[in-house]
Amino acid sequence: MAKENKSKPTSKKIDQLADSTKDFTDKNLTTNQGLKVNDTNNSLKAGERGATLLEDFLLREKITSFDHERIPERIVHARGSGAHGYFELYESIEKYTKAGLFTDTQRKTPVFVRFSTVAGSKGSPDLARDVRGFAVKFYTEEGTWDLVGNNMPVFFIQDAMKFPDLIHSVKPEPNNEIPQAASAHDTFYDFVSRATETLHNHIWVMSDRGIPRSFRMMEGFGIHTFRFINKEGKSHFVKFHWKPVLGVHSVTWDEAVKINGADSDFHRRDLWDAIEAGQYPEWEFGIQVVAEEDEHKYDFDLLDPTKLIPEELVPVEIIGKMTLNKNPENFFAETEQVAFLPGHIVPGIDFTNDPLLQGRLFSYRDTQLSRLGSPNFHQIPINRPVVPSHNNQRDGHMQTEIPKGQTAYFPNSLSMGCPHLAKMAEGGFTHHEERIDAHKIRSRSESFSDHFSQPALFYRSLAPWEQEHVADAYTFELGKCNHQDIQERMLWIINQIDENLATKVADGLGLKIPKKIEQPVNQAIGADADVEKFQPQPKKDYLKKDNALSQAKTKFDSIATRQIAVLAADGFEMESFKPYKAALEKAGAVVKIVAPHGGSITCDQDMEHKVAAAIMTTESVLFDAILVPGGEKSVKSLLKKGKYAKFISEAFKHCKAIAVLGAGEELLKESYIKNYTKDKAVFVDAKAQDFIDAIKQHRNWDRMETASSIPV
Ligand code: HDD
Repeated sequence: MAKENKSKPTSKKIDQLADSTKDFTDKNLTTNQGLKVNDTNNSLKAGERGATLLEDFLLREKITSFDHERIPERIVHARGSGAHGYFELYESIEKYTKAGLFTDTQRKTPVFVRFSTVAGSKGSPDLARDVRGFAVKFYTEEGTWDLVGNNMPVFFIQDAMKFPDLIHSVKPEPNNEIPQAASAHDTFYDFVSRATETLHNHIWVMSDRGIPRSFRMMEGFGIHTFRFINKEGKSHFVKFHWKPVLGVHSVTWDEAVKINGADSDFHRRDLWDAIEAGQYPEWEFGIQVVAEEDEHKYDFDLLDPTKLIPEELVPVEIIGKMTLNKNPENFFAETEQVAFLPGHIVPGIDFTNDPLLQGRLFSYRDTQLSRLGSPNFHQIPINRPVVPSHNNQRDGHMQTEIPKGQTAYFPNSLSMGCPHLAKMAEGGFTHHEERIDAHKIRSRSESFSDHFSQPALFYRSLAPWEQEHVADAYTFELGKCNHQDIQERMLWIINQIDENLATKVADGLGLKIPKKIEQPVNQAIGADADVEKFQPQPKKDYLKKDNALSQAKTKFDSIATRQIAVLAADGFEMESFKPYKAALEKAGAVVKIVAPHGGSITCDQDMEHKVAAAIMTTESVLFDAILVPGGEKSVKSLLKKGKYAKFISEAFKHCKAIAVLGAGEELLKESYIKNYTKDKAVFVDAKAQDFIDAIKQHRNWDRMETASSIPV
């Protein structure tokens, strides 16, 4: 993670946005017309106790504006957080693409990124088990390119036609609007168990990827196979990847549930705080490239968005890096009004016939019309390209530009043919030429009907602790379903992925795995289709494992931005604490004192230390590791309140690193942790470096079984 000095970040986009920002310092309050106002507290009345007068234009302007403050929230991905940054290219890949941002290493392309959850409303908690949106707007010199991806490399469905069905099934049920931001309910599993193409994305959601530790610690994927087009017009297939510099890390389900109560803005706050602290989030950008002639070489169809290309088969080439270095000035103006469209592309990049991508090319423009209210949404500052746009599209709600001239059509001679067409040599966009000779048909390719091989590959590739989490997640989710037939259908399906997994889930549900299913499971077919032909094929094991799928194989080399809770009170021992704190901070961690009260506490050397949070206002789940300094007076105060021992017990339950110094061990003894001397991530008077190394590991998963017996 880049730590940069906090001089004001600039870019062509940020400078452009500056022209639209308003500063209120030392300014008079005025009406929208610039009229100075000297009372905004009282309406105009007929006498002090009389009725309000219609004449009160100040009241009307203020209230009307307020009444219309809200716009429709996004139908999906309603809850999100955004940030500005830039993309840098390591080396030119002109052999694949002519896109300027991928050929010019001198460029710093401005970006705006929005991370989101999918199912919940705008005010839903951050730690819902869900896919995360990972949408990047590149403001390039050739126009804006939007890479609208997710934190998982595959999608639930294969054809855009099914998107409304998928979303209606996962959203709160229509009769009672329950549950919010949760997939654990009957309608979702009714759908999933009838449309088995969903299984691959679904098992990713059931894994730890569904509950990330931070937006900054998750991968991003463009999902679809796109095309790269080079200067010679040659096409290659390409998949896009974002790899977080801090590695891919998640929380446990028990933490997720508790974080949602303790700080429902956990991810949003984390992103904001890291950027404010100058600890800028970074992702490396990678590509998987497949030659045109290899299109049919694999056991899956490159056009099927429920399939990934295993990195064991096609390694990811890292070609650049994205850094987020500026928070928005205004959430609504930027994060809410930003409009991402997969149809925003630049020369050098093109679409494929992936039927999901094809449908998306329609949906996103359409949705902005109801969300932002006008085809002029590209004029909203955050959506404006950094290069000028000129065309004959005119008028409409909230036109904010003043197009000059007599003509608004093409061809024209009155305006000397302007705006004139670009020639290819001038960078004009041309579609990749593809020969099409086909029957018009409403159907699905048979090459899309392998629904089990890749979920099975994913499960096989996970470490035992990750597999355990998947089993627990399925058990939880299906346990929330009220219909046994849905649960049984899911068990039959999970059994097609992995028998061991299905057995664990069945045990948790108190059910048996059915041997046979009465009705076909894949109903993602038309009424006239041959039902047998479209049933999912039995799984194939074309690859034993793909290491890239497991979080156990991610990076464990940094504790930058990790939050360390220091449980302390007046009189804590400074001598042993000082080098610990220094070492943690040097390694980039954020050390926060949690004390019996807010304000400050005094150590045994009579120095004042700022308290980050009073114990009443915070919870163990909001931290990555715990440190208890020594000092009998301090520890005695902590022992008076049960919450400190709970704090530690909970951190242990969530497999986090804990270090105690001197008398701090008394707090460990008071907790539910037994045999802590044998645990490789619990330290008593150890070296700070040992503690740091354990935090780098993110969690001590070896502890999982003991941890599950902790009664908090
Ligand atoms: Fe979508 C928003 C990602 C399939 C229709 N989608 C949206 C956002 C992300 C994705 C990250 C939020 C953008 C933002 O932050 O503003 N969607 C995906 C991915 C998909 C996908 C990775 C498959 C690979 N989406 C998809 C389909 C359809 C939509 C098949 C419809 C046919 N998506 C929408 C939408 C949204 C949207 C309704 C809601 C708000 C918006 O577009 O701007 O049009």
